[in-house]
Amino acid sequence: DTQTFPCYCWLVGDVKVEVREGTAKKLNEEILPQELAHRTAELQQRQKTYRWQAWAPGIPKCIDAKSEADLHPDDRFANEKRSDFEGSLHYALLELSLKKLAIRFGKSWDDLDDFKRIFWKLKSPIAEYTMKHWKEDWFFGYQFLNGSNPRMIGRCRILPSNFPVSGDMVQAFLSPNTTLDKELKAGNIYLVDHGIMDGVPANVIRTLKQHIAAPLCLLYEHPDSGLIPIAIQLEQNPSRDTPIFLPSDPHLAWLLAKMWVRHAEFQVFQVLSHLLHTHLVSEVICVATLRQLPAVHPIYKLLTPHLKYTLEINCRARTQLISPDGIFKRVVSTGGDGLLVLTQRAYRVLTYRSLQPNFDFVDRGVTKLKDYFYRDHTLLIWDAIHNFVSRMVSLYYSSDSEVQQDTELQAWIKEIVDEGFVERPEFGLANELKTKEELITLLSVVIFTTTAQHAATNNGQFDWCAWVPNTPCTMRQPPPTDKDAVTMGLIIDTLPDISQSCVQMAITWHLGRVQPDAIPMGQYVEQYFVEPAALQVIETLKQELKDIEEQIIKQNEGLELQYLYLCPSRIENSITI
Ligand code: OYP
Repeated sequence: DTQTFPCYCWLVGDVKVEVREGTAKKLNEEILPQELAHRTAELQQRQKTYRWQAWAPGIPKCIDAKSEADLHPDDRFANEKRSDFEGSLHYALLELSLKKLAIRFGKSWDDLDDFKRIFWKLKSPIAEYTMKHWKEDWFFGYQFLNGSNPRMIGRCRILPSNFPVSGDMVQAFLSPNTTLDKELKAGNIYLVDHGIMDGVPANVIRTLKQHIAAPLCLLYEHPDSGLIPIAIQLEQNPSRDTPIFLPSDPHLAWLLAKMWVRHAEFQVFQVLSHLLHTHLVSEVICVATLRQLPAVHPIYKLLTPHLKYTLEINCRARTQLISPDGIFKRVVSTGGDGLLVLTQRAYRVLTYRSLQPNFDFVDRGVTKLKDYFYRDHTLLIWDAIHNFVSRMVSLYYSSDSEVQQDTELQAWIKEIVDEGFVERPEFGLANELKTKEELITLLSVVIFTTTAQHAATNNGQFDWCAWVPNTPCTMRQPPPTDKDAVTMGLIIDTLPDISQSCVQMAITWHLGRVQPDAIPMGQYVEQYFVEPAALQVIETLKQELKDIEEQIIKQNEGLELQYLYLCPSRIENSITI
């Protein structure tokens, strides 16, 4: 079932005239005066309907709406989507409050196994696998590559001066006949540095102060065991007796150190990789597109399917998730002021270049890491998107000067940069488009971000967060300073309590589950383009995605832990959740 959308729609007297089968046209291709007039009127109207708002200082701007109820009907969830969203959320929350009750009347929460008592009904195979393997070092390492936050790890050539790991400390974990120095030089040492968390204010939940640490974690690509952690420090500014935790430490001390890294991962993953890098970046494009490109413009037609439902889901996130009394405030350590501080810091260093995966992997020095499926699949999909966009843009722009002369397109990019990404001249995106190539790159970044990158971060969240000790949303005790004093009691007192754990499971299940009304990537169910040449370009994309799907399925055959988040059939065409 395809549905075509009006390209033109205007009033003649009292009669609404809609032109559905419109060929995409740039401004300079319009000849009829009434069409030109319509184009201007449409944009004037849209600029009244869609206005920018700074929800908070120092982060990208968003749509001016107090809640989703203020949005234009065209941008609201369809009924089925809305009732499914609200129904699933209530189902999950109810399910978990029952568990909570059951536990309250049972024995107290005193062992890691007790998390099993809320681990029923809402389950997934990877979540169950996580429950069985989360303590293992290889599994901890694996998640930096193929978990739901696969963009943090970077090669380490020189140890940071605030992380004084010595060769002696880690010698026992390296393969025989090598040294830390040699492995640093050989490029087999990697670092995950959560320095951005340092000093982020911690939430206070029902009068109890929560805790935040900013860990550093050194990893080694072992020729036999794969990527494994070899040293962890929980503070950025160590004093003389700040411990460096090692795999040879007392078992519970090493386990708790890893949990602190995973707690930082939860925050960086949800607030930065997920919310800032995908939801908020895409919203900027969405608002600028609605304000500056008429519906008949080819770039409007190209992008609109990738921006569907993003305004509403982001409004819901602002009113219910990250609001002063939202889910974050109620159960997450960065709730309250923390998440804004964190987002502002990350926005200050966000670059356009880092949103381009082909550069990102090179810049992080991770092109050679083994079994980095996220990287391999990302690059396949990035190429398919880039080819698709190149073909599409070439249908409508035959030269760089046509790009330069498209005044609507130039108003669009200016608004993206000067309004949406305001306050960030070093972001690295110019406020004019000089070449076709620049346009192609930008559109590829948008489509990649709204499809594959969102899927890679969003869709695994239940798998990796449902077993709460593996990715805790908050920590209720400060980080340990004495390796010998870590007990199971301290671990349980540190991890989220029953009720926080239940909410973590409910929300990650709600967001991570397959969306029943999902439109898969590249399936343009709502037909904006009508020209045969454009439709052919879409067909080619679909074919390329099908080939990628087959490659991914094949590559996963026989793997105990499969990486399927970037199967094109499982990627949504826009950010709708
Ligand atoms: C909106 O009833 C959204 O409280 C999700 O988020 C959940 C609600 C509202 C809650 C409604 C209610 C949509 C879109 C997004 C995003 C990016 C950040 C996601 C962070 C998820 C954090 C999970 C928290 C677990 C404790």
